Amino acid sequence: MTNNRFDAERITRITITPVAFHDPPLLNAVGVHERWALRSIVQLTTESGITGLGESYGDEAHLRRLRHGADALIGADVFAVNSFRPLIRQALAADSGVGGHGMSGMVTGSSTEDRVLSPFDVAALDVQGKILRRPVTDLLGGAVRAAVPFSGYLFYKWAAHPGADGDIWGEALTTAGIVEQAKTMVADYGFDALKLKGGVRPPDEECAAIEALRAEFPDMPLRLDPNAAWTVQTSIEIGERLNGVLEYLEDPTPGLTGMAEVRRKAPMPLATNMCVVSFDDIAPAVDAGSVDIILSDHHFWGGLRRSQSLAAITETFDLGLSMHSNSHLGISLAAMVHLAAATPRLDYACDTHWPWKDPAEDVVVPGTLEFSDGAVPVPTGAGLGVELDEDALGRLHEQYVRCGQRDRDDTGYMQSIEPDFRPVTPRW
Ligand code: GKR
Ligand code: MG
Repeated sequence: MTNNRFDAERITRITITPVAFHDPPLLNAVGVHERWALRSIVQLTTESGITGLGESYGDEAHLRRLRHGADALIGADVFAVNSFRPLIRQALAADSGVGGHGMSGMVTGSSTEDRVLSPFDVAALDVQGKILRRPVTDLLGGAVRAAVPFSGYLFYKWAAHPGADGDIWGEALTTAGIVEQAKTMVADYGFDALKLKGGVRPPDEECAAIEALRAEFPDMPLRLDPNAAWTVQTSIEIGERLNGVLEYLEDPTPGLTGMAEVRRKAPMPLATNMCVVSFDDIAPAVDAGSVDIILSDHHFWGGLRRSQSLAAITETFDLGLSMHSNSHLGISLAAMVHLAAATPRLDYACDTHWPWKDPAEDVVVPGTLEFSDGAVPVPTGAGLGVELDEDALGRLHEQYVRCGQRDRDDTGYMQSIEPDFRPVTPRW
């Protein structure tokens, strides 16, 4: 008779460390990136002394929720990830606080539970991989690609934060500036797809920037994402103008109904990381016919396994799948790469903010995550395949302590510089 009773590997300690790293003044529909990007680093340790890593947002309310979640997971079997969600739900029941979702107000409707679950799911998979001596991709069903392609993520930006020295990228407030930025990014990273963060300049100018990118890179798939800054009418007009130029148009207008209206008339596929951000949003979006492509993001879809469920649902409804990003460090990049490598129908190059980060600032030991021809080879070591640099973690935590920033607030920061700025959507 087979003995199918196994010993549990219990979680004995979880440490959550907030960190801050330098962020350039990148512009978006709700304001501008502050001087520091905040993240939380999760170290989850089991009774045999094996530690797994996770990374998430660093806003204060989210940190508090992560701590509630961490307390609830002590004693759980690291292989029983299905037990984590109910434990987290129970732990969050007493926390009625809102906000702190790490997206500066751009997306708030996603599941708080899934946001809290995500870094613990990733850290548990990291431990499982270390115990089994297999990469996380293998725990997700195996890699279907050896390297994961990313798109270059272009931003309108200021040359520097007020009163600070300029960064290596310089200013990009015009079409010419965006094209220069794209040339540098493609030359440095080899990207085979480009995305422009829109919702910053009037739509006509952003269209012109896309047209100039097309002229510069005749075969490059291009995307434009105004973060719902446009009316339905503007979105349709821009859609028509960029017919045959855009691979997809991302969140042109707010809400499922507005997106469905645009989708009926715009010639290109519509993608979203704003109106479909949790499992509850999928059925209404499919009913309304709001989107063609969902941008997954394991940070708000509940970790890697729940993101695989999302991938299966998109297949069922014949929706496309791409991947969204926010400012992040190496643990997140490793998790994104493992997930994308193990997702057969990932139809598009994934987003990443990686080029905007100072390469000297990370919490993982350098060397494992390198871009080659716009793609990151899947780490082959056990678990996530990345190693925590304890000294770097200490340094970035010190930066967090000293920087005084406690939440992502692109709007507040912008208003401290341009008091008349209002993050109205739709605006044009
Ligand atoms: O970093 O400013 C930014 C982006 O706008 C980010 O916060 C968005 O979440 O990249 C994202 C998007 O695709 O909407
Ligand atoms: Mg987007």
